[in-house]
Amino acid sequence: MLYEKPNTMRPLRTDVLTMTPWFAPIVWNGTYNLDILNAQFHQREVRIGLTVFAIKKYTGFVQTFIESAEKFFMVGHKVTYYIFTDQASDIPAFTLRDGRKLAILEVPSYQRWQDVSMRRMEMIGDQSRLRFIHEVDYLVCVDVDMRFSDEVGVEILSDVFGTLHPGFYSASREQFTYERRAQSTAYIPKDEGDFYYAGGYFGGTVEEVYRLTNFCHNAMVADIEKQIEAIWHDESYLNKYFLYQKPTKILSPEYLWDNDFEVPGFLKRRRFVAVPKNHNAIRSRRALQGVSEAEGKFHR
Ligand code: 48C
Repeated sequence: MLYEKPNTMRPLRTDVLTMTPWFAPIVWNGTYNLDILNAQFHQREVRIGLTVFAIKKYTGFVQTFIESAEKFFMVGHKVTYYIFTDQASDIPAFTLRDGRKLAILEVPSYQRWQDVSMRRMEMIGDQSRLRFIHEVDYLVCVDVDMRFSDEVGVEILSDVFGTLHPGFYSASREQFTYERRAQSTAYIPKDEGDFYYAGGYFGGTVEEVYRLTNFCHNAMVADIEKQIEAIWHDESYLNKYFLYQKPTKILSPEYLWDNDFEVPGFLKRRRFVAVPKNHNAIRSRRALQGVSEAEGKFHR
């Protein structure tokens, strides 16, 4: 394979941070050669699991999610979509590309949307131990009210990765909406914190995702016993995890965006974007009645 020699004296991007102080790459367009990475991962015949939860009204988002993943997510690699749902019959049938599979996991729903969101950690952890460890090498765990809108490939894979929240990539640590009550297991003091990671996009090797989800679930349970719930639910526990167990790679806001936001100059690609509820309601009004505004997509 022929490609331009890397130039020791010329960094690929100088407008954004591309490496953290603990040597974790931050993935931006123009900082990697996808052909090299694809060759590396094809050699290892890597298998990737994409987990998503479609509970109650959110089954209405699955069609757009899967159809866009077929176009843009890890094309050419072995992918298994794991759809956790309480209504298997609501999930459409899909004709998938070669090398791609879809598995439906029936799970209970919870009354509060906060609990639906938080219990994902428990369910991903359980399935990592019972099933995913035997079927895939890496997991990518995301929200379902989203669609892929540009290439998302093996450049995101690493032992354990998080994603910069699109509303806080340039905020100060005091402005991060971490849990600030010392009683909570998600507590982060004002003078600590590296980045604000989005709750709806993390992943890594199955073993590392198992560690992460286990931590978050146990932290949530400990809080419940003290009648406390972290301010932004699973996202708060995830940020606490990443504070002391640093991610080995970080995805830029290219990988998680909301088109309601103004597009900054450094954002060369928008690869995965929030699906507005009203847009989706047109497609399946029944499925989305009652998705409350309280469940705004990206708080800021
Ligand atoms: O599948 C559901 N059903 C719900 O009733 C509430 C949440 N969810 C899952 O949790 C979806 O996969 C959502 O993407 C995810 C995180 N919740 C949200 O994104 C809300 N819009 C805050």
